[in-house]
Amino acid sequence: IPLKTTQFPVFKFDEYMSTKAKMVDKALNEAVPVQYPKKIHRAMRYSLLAGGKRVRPVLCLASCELVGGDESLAIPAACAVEMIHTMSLIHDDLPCMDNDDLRRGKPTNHKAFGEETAVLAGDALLSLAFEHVAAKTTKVVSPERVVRAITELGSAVGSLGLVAGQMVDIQSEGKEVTLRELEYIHVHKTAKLLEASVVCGAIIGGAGEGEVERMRKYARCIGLLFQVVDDILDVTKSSEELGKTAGKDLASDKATYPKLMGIEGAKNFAAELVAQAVQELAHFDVARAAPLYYLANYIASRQT
Ligand code: GRG
Repeated sequence: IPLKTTQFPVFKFDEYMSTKAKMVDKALNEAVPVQYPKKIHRAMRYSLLAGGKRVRPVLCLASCELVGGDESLAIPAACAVEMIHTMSLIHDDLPCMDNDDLRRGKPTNHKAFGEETAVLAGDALLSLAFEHVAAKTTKVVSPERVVRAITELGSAVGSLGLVAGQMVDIQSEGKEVTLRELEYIHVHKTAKLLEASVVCGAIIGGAGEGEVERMRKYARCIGLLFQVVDDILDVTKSSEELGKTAGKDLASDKATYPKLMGIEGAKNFAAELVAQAVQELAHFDVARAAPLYYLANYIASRQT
């Protein structure tokens, strides 16, 4: 996907990602110590510290810095979005949902700890996410901003957020899905939490209303982009594996962007979404916006 890089300063993105991811990993490790009852805390840590890409927490930190906040202010919120993301993966993998055996290259939580513990580990991570933002965000951030961030997280997760996306996804199984329905599923299952990550970072960093709404627009584009790229990767990866031109998702029942608009159509849509996201960043200081520009680029061009 071609991107105009001329406006933005040269930026060591890989170094940036790995530094921030390590910072987040350290904070997550401290947020969930092993204590009695050990099994539940071990199960929570097993999935939380299993080495995801940490895209959501890094977006949260970058967004906080973009609006002039010190990234340390947003560490608890960054941990919270990763806790919520991880719990959604644990529950998504359960036998009553997708029934998956592997996640992040390891046996899924219920395979390692049993189904009862996996359900509880997800519940505990969800609860801890909210407690963590409320209790650990520094007093430098006003209580009003902390409450706004918590509200944002709650609405991203609930029956109009991730849960809505999962519900509609389950209901649409085995049925013909329109592009509109597919977009609803992805906006809710994937984009809502990416949006909340960015918006919480901005709120905690001290953004004004206009800035928060700009960041929300940026996040909506990259949220949808994340899923379009996921769908393209599913097709291209399985094509490579099979040595064929059409991969499993073009052949399977599951609705995907490549299936509904063709691979070229999906790639063009992805390019449009990157361009729209970058446009929102044009209103901010170019040096501070660089991480979010490169993050959009990374989401567009990622291979995993
Ligand atoms: C109550 C929060 C909550 C959820 C319950 C199970 C469920 C409802 C929703 C499922 C949501 C889900 C699994 C969406 C898929 C999101 C997605 C694109 C995951 C992959 O994200 P990456 O690539 O993964 O960032 P890593 O492993 O790198 O973190």
